[in-house]
Amino acid sequence: MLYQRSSALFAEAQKYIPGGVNSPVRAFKAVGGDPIFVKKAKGAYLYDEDGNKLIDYIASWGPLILGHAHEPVINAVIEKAKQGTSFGMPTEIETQLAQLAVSMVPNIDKIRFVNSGTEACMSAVRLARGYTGKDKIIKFAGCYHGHSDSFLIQAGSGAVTFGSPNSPGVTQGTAKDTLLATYNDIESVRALVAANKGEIATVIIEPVAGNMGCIVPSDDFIKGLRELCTQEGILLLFDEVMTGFRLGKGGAQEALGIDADIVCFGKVIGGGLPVGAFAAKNEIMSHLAPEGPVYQAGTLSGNPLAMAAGLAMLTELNSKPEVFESLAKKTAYLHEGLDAVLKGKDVPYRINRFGSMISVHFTEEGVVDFASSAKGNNETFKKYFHGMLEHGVYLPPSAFESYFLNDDLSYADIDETVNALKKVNL
Ligand code: KE4
Repeated sequence: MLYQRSSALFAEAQKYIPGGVNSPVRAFKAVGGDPIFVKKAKGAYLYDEDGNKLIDYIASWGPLILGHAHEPVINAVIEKAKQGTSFGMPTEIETQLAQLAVSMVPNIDKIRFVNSGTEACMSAVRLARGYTGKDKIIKFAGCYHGHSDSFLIQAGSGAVTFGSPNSPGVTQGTAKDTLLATYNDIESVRALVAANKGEIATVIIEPVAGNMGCIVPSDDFIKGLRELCTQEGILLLFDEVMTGFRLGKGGAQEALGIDADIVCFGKVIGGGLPVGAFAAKNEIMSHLAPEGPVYQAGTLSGNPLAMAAGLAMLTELNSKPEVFESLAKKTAYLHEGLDAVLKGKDVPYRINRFGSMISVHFTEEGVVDFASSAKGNNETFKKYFHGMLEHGVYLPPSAFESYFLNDDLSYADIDETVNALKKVNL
């Protein structure tokens, strides 16, 4: 594989953009080498600036669940753009997407659109604090909820690869209100609740984690969390930016059978354009401006083009729910294939999977939280990442990420992926 043009473009980008990228995880810092610059994408394939065709397992970090440049989404955006791009005034299509999302997701009455998952989670925490009148939040080491100050405390995803659990610029004043628990460890949550009785507004969690690699909550943990929040009057906030409209129409609430009090969305809900959202029952959402006192706003919130992409995406997912089963089966098939090849290689490994989220960890022990995920051998991971890339397979450039399958991936693509691994020396 040749990457000269990507490397040249990266050198140029670094003259004008910090680190040459607009989001750190794209910079390949965790795996080394220069990032790949993509020229275009269609279906399950990326076409980079050097003419290489790559099988894509990132799907833009989740949004493109039906594949790149999905016709109905593209056509919806083109048609909408002809009528103008942004008005700063309410439009009917915002209500159409809101109505559809509310009909698909259990346990919510209203939804507010914003422009990113970060904005959704940041705003949802402010709403939780405003509704409860309490200041503190609990998050879990390794979970990532975007780059809002309150969340950059032992965050996952790109923040981990920089070894900067607390990002500079986050004040102690902010950090003191963020309490840190251990994923899959309900006792760690109980201890924090006991030590901060009556002071905790919300527990925010990735209900199926994707920012430590993919980590599935144990039944006892997630049910215990729901029970604890209910008995203590703490709002349970599901950050479903990754899992929403990916694990099923009803996301993780439906897949796990757990009702959250507030739910955040991103990625799939925007169909590849910038959309985040947060939602809850009327009792909570009625506290949000302009109906209530909790302020939140955005010039491009509910942008018509983004709404058009999201509406096309969710309309198709709602009318063809069999796609979720199709994706889960393809992910299981990938799991079986990778497992069969890795068994024959002299490296310890674990594969975690839930629905169409999956990750490979080069470690002996089970990966159930941030600490066990961080024990993965990153040198082995780098060989794995670059080896697969050399053979035309594009995986997340960090061990602290989940793969996101898209339904344009064929079983032949998955066979090609598994065959590529056979040629990689770990
Ligand atoms: P954005 O602000 O990046 O749209 O969403 C933040 C966010 C919130 N919650 C969860 C569970 C998330 O996974 C994310 C963002 N995910 C990362 C991938 N791990 C986005 C990729 C990036 O940072 O460039």
